[in-house]
Amino acid sequence: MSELKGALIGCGFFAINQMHAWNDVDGARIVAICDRDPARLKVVGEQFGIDRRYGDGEALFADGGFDFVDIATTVESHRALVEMAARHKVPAICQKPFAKTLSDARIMVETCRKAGVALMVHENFRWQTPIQAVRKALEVGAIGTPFWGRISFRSGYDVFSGQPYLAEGERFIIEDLGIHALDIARYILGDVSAVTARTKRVNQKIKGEDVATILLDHKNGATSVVDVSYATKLSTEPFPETLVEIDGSEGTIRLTQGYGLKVTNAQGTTTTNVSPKLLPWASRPWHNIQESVYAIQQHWVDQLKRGMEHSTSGADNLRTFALVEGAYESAATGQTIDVGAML
Ligand code: NAD
Ligand code: 89V
Repeated sequence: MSELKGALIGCGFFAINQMHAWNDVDGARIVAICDRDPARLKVVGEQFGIDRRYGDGEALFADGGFDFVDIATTVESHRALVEMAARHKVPAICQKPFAKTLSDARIMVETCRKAGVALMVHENFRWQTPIQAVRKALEVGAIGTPFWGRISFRSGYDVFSGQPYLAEGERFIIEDLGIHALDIARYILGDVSAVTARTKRVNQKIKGEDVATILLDHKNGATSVVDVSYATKLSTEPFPETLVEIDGSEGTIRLTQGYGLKVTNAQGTTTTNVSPKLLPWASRPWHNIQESVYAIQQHWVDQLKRGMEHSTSGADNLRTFALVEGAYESAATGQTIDVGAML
């Protein structure tokens, strides 16, 4: 198949990474961009040499001439833009968080299914090199059957400087960051039957919660803890590393700060450096996330060409999104939430 043509909607803070990654991806390129903010549209258009520029999604779709759309706006517009893509029979990638509510997310998945168009959520954390390395170690049976895990992201990094909207929502850390860690928990230990959560707001300058501790009962009997915090001041700032601990019947896996992967089993302990590549356009400490943006976008193109389901398809992401909703409900009620009943 020839090179796919893409259009990108939303030329904000994170879309710059997506645009750089599209330049690197094999088999696709961006031919049109859209943003309702003319200044953002101009900056990105000039930086990446894109002449077809639109201030409105309807006008972009009406002109057409592209094989897929990459929706990089914030969550408020996701449902309308995904539905617009489905109406125009255009396969769509949608940034996380996929939707405002699980019920919206379900409708978006169903709309794309009925329209016969592929839908992938840009849930990129599972594509990070260190997370892929953990999954690989499990797949080759290095620690036997996993029975316990911890997925941890604790930081004092000022995320609000680049993404000021994160300080303004009623919901913050579970919806924005916990969603990635919950997805990693599913990716590594499998689907979840029940969720229990506790949250806190430590930083009084923001509206939402900035600390969450979540207990997951996985369907295979494993238990995991997903803990996320933006109120944790450490001697060496780990942003944006997700640390992982897995205990299995035959050994343990530890993904430690600084991208070390330690696997211990009857043969002893091996320590491997699983650092992400610093892509030419990337910058520390974001390079881990930036490399995963390239990886997920390459996966989008490869699977689209093969006509195969994406790892983080809309349907798959409903199961991660349910954990977000379940965690908020559990924190609000103090109860354990049955995830199966939500899906
Ligand atoms: P941003 O506010 O900087 O950019 C969003 C852009 O979309 C703005 O330029 C805005 O004008 C434009 N926009 C909004 N609605 C529009 C519409 N209906 N039509 C056209 N343009 C519209 O936000 P951001 O920080 O770039 O975040 C965008 C999304 O990316 C969010 O959903 C966020 O959670 C996600 N994000 C993901 C990662 C990741 O690693 N996957 C990291 C950061 C942000
Ligand atoms: O990935 C994200 O959604 C970002 C960040 C890692 C900064 O929380 O908002």
